[in-house]
Amino acid sequence: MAEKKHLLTTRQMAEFACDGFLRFDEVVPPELNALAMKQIEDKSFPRGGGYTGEPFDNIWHEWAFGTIFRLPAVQGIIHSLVGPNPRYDHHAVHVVGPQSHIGQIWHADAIIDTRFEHFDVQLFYYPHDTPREMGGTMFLPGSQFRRVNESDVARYHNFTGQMPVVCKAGTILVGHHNLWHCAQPNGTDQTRYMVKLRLNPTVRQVRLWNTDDINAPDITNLLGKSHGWYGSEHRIESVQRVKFWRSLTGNDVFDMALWVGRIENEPQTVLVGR
Ligand SMILES: O=C(O)CCC(=O)C(=O)O
Ligand SMILES: [Fe+2]
Repeated sequence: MAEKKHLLTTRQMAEFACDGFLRFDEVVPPELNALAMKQIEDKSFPRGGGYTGEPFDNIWHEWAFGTIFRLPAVQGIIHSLVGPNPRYDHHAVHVVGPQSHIGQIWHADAIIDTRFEHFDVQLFYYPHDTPREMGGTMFLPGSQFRRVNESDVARYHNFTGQMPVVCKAGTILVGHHNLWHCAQPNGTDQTRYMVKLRLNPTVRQVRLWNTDDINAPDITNLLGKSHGWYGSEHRIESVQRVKFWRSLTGNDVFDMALWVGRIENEPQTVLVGR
C-alpha cells in the first residue's frame, strides 16, 4: 500500500490528464540502475512476457525490476493512477543497437482498446543515461485521447511539441496506454535499453491520489493547456479532458468554459399556454 506522502497531487493528475504522461527524473537510485543493467546485459531478466494477468505484487521479487517498480515513490505513482494491487499486463526490454540509424514509426501500443474512463498505465524506465544522440523515446504530449489503431499515425514524421526523452539513469516516465510514441535512432556506439511495464487497474480509477489540493484554483488552467500540434482542434481535447476529469474526480458537473455543458444542454421544459 502506498503511503500518502508518495501519492501524486491533484495538480500532477491534471498534468497527466492534459499531457498523457508524467516524468520523474532520477527516481531510481544508482545502485539499482547498475543492478538492472547487469540483469539486462547478462540476459537473466526475461526480455518480455511471462506473467500476463497476475497481480504485480506477486512477481519479479527476484529481479532488480521488482524492487524498482516497488520503490515507495514509484508505488505512489502507480497507486495514484491505477490503484492498489494492479495487474501485470506485459513488459518488454526495448533495445536499440549501436549505430541504428532508423527510428521506429509513430504508434500507440493500445490497438483495439477503446476504454476511456478505465485506462492502463505504461511505465518507461531508463536504466542508463540517455542523451539525445542515443535516441530515447519520442512522445507526443496530449495524444492519449486520439485513439489510433497502433500504426495509423505511422505516416507522420514530426509533430510540433514532440518530446524526446533525454534523461539521466533512473528516470521513469508514466504514460496513459494510448500515448503516441516511437523509439528514436541511436547514433552512439552503445546499446540503448528501456524497460516498459504495462499495468492494469483492478479498482475504479476515482480519486486514488492525494486529493488535498483538489480545489486548487489553478487546476482548470492546468487542464486547459493547449499543445501546438492541435491547431484549432484544441476544443476536441478540452471536451475529452473535461470528461476524463469528471471520471477521475467523480464530479459529474465539472466543466471548463461550458465545453461539455453546452453539448449536454438539451432543455426539457415545455412552455405551455402562451
Ligand atoms: O524503445 C522505445 O523507446 C519504445 C519502444 C516501443 O514503444 C515499442 O516497441 O512499442
Ligand atoms: Fe510502443
